[in-house]
Amino acid sequence: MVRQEVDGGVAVLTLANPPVNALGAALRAALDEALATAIADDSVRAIVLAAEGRVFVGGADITEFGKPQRPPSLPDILDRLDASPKPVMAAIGGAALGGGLELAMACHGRVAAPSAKLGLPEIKLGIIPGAGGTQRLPRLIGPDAAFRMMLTGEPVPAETAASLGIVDAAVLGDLVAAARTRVLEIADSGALPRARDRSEKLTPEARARFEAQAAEAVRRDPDATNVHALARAVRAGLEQDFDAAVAVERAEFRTLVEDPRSKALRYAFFAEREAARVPGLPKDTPRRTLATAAVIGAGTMGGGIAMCFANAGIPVTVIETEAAALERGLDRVKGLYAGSAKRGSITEAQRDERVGRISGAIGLEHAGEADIVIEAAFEDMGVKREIFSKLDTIAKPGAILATNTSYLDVNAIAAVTGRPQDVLGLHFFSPANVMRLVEVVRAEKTAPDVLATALDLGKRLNKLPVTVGVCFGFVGNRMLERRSRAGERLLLEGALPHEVDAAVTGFGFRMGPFAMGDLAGLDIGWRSRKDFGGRAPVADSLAEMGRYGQKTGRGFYLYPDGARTGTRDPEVEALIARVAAEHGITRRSFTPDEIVARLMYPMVNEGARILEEGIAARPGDIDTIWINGYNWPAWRGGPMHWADTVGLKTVAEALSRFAAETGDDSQAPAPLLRRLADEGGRFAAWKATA
Ligand code: 3H9
Repeated sequence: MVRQEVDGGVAVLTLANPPVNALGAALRAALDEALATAIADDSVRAIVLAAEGRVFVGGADITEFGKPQRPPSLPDILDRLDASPKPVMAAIGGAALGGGLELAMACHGRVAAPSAKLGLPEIKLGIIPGAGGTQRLPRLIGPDAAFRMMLTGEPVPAETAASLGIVDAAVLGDLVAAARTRVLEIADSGALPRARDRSEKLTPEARARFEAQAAEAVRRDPDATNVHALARAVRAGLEQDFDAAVAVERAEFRTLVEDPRSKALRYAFFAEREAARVPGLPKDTPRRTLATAAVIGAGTMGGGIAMCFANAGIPVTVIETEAAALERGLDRVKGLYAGSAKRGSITEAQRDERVGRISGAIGLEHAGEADIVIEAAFEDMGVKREIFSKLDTIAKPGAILATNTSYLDVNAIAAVTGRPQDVLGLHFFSPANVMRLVEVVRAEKTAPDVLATALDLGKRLNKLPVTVGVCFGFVGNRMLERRSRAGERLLLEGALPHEVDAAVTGFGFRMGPFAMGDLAGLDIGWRSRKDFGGRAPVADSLAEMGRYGQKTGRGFYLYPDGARTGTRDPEVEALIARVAAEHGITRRSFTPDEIVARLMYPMVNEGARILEEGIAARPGDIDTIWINGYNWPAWRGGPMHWADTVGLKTVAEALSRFAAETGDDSQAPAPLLRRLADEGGRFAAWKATA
């Protein structure tokens, strides 16, 4: 696991623990031994620590968290580095994250390849660095810059790391050779520079800036236990000696590892990665070539999807039926790119390159050359079937034909072509150029190589593709529909829009369902209910009154003078009372917890049905969809994980009660949920039997 070569007085230790050189027990033991050997070897004057692969070290092995630790621990290894009489230089060829950067910071110097990225992302896992990161980083770059980096968890590129002082230099060319030269210089100098001994960046000004940032971070996210802990750990480093402060950090880290928030975030990390594996789709499934794309429809969705291709370097043709719509669509795309360049998130050269990859055309016949065609036209079965039957005659043999429908039956769309094996759904979320989630809808006849190619494409587009089966609304919207229905019902039973929204934001969503409806436009749901059936008595009445939400200045709330946040409207509250009376419903008040249960348990129930039907392969796929497509608070792990933490018995009993109270049988626990509840089971342990 650790290769050791001694040459010219330098021992080069190379970590080799694919895929990401995570510091699991075996690698820690091997590294500790290799270091001890090199330090004891009289022919060795200095040591270089390098790693194989794209990633230097991806951090501690997250799968070991919460389990008994096998020695040596990472802090033990860092103690060995601290005590080393010989200089050790880290040669960082790829990402150095979490424990990986902590390891590098305990070395006596660091050089990085220009492509390397360095960061302490622990905050995203609900924890804080636990191997001296909260102490060494402030000593290298100042407590204010260090706190900022650890608070966002975002890694910085090697150049930035060099200018901040995290690494000594970003070097082009042979990294190990450069590390070797530098470490010998240190050995010759006789001094052993250690981050722990430095204090010149712990100035009163930097401390004051850190305190201001910490106060702001805690104010913004008062419930985030790890943000508080991070502030305490950094502060300890300013008030206590290094070893005492490291002990504070370690204690905070240990507590956080057991925190339900961290458990949920770690669960979500692995669920996201597992979603890439589709049961029954072997890794070596052949792929189709995918070099050019066409998008049908230059609306918001079509334009956003075209941008995803252009960003990934794939030329794309946007197809419309008339010139004016095409021009509008392309102008919007150019405007978005211009905005990104202006904000500095892309360079002007990148803007021009990306715009240059998007061309426009009138008429479907221009889709004939594309390796993949994505239809993003009107959400109407007639329109889609017409497009696909034409595409069948136009698209080249073997082209992948995808629909961006968010609800419709992909089997029925595929059936109008003579090549249903080439058809699937690619449900992008809005705005498509920003949102990571893509539901990849595998239709009955979708060929394995088409699915595998689409999943690869998702990654190339920097998206998070999750495979789902065909049903109305797939996974995300099908469950969302349950929440919307429950929300309407709550209004009639006595909760007010602002109470429901407050309960939902209190739960951790950024927005409540009614504020969200007002933002998206109440006309959208109203029209789709007209097309697909269903009634939402309150929302429909509002839409019938021309109250479409923010864009008309009134919806569930009032938005005077273009306000972005709504205020309560007595007229709406009177309307709700009237509709409730018409339905013969006696209104009562609800606590926030009751509101959350009423809204979320029916979603969990629908999730159980989705699993039973095989629409999603595993609970983790559902959770990944909800966290990444619908803003479900990641620290609650997604609806299915959350239901496990509530207890499925509690959820099932509540659903039986809701069904009885409302007379709506569809609220009764689904067979899978009922069975798991009876057995004392959890979704986490559920495996599809089919
Ligand atoms: C930490 O370090 C705590 C310390 O402060 C204190 C210690 C005392 N552990 O993402 P990918 C697996 S906390 C275990 O698809 P990429 C991953 O599950 C840690 N496994 O690759 C996947 O497995 P599979 C702080 C890990 O190239 C495979 O590796 N570090 C770990 O797209 C490939 O992963 C982080 O938070 C791990 N640490 O991205 C970094 N990392 O193939 C977490 C990955 O079976 N990792 N795996 O599904 C990442 O952000 C990305 O994996 C990375 C590579 C950028 C490294």
